[in-house]
Amino acid sequence: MKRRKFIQNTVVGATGATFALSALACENEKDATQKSSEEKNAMNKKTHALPIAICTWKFTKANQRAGEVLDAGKSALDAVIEGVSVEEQNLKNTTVGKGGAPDREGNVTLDACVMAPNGDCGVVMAVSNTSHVAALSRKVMEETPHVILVGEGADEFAKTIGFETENLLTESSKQAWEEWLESPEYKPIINIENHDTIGMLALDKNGDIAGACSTSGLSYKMKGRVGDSPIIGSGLFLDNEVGGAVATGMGEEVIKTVGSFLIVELMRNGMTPQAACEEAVKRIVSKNDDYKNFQIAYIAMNKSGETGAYCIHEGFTMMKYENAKNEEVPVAFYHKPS
Ligand code: SD4
Repeated sequence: MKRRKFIQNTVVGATGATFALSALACENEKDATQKSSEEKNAMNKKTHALPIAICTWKFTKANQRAGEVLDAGKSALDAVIEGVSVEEQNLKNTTVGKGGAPDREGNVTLDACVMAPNGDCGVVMAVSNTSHVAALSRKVMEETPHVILVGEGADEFAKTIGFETENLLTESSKQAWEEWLESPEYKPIINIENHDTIGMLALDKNGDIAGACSTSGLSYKMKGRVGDSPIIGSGLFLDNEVGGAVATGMGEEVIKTVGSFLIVELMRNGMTPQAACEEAVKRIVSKNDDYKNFQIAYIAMNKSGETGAYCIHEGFTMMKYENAKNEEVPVAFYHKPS
């Protein structure tokens, strides 16, 4: 059983870097204002053949599934739910669905959210008896008058509407947790062997955008801890007039800057998805001297099908399905160790 690798870097004084970054952020904002109409025009002129699906990390099969669902003419919402479900069922993925790492007390709890083109959204947090939490979020959105269900209430709702009751702790996750208990340390994780939380955005043939995010959260988290992934605006946000964004990585930092909402609003004001993802990462690193010790990654897509992605540390990639081709896209990163 492979254990997760914790990559530790020394934190150096970041005052100078912070100052330089603030200046850069101001430049970016100035540029964004100056270029906004120019960029907006360019953005509108660029045409990408629809449909398109993108997702975090190298979740090849999940993104392929979403692409095929889109090619079959189904909606962006159907595509993200079906795509994400591939990883929710993948027992080898220790950060999503069944097989996800438990909290420090050995309980697996899952978080997810979905957003539809009309702005509706559904969220479940701390679910412990069912793996298909993105589909469950959709049910919260479509079949209840609410947006969020948590814990026992979410599990009971799942049971009532016929979701299979499952034990989410697999034998190998249990073993890994028991090994961790031998010398329990709670440290940020940078890149976890290239598999992580799944966040997905799809633009269907009608040009409508939907998104989903699904995770077991940070491994060996405190009981009751919830990260950014199920929080609308943080782990996922979209506006069908503009585009969408999703996040992965250290959820606490994404929440503090409302990262996905920020990216969508920056795109609304004329930034490209790439520039918006870079700005959202810079907001975090410019405010947090400890950024060398955690990973944050964003992916985004606008309504023209232009995509972007950016992260703090090397090692994050994005999958993109377009023109019936599913490809891994290398992602630029902020921190270049000297
Ligand atoms: C969280 N953002 O719970 C999620 C976990 C994640 O890489 O993406 N891990 O904070």
